[in-house]
Amino acid sequence: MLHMPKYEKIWMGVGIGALCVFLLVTGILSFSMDLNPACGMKTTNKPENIGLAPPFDKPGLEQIGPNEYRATIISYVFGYTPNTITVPKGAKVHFLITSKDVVHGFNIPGTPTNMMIIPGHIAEYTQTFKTPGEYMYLCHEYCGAGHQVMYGKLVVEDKI
Ligand SMILES: [Cu+2]
Repeated sequence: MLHMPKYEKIWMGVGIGALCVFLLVTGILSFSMDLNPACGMKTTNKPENIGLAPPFDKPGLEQIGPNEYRATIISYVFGYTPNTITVPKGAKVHFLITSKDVVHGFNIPGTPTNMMIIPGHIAEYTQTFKTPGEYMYLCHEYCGAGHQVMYGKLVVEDKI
């Protein structure tokens, strides 16, 4: 049996006790105050059924105006559908993203596009891509063992 000095035992008890109090208070407050994601976020059906109903039954890119697109994206452990999107230079892209399992992220480094993807909710953001090139979109909310391989590619072509 490992010998542990008395004060070390006391401080371990204090640390574990503080952690329990913190989790208890956070949990009770979250449930009693019915805390939810940011208000105004649209909701979806059950996350596991999202592929069955519009708009997530047809994920992908859809042109909705002159050089204006809607990118409907489903995130899951560990990837995105679609995982490659190609648009012309100057395209205005409306992202519409949900998750079918756990909380994910959607971040395009070097741009303001940065969303938390919550199952049962739809994250929306609009971004205009003026500079041609290859952009990466990646998950920046830790979602499990394959989190580091969760990414896709957005190609902005140098043509209109
Ligand atoms: Cu993820």
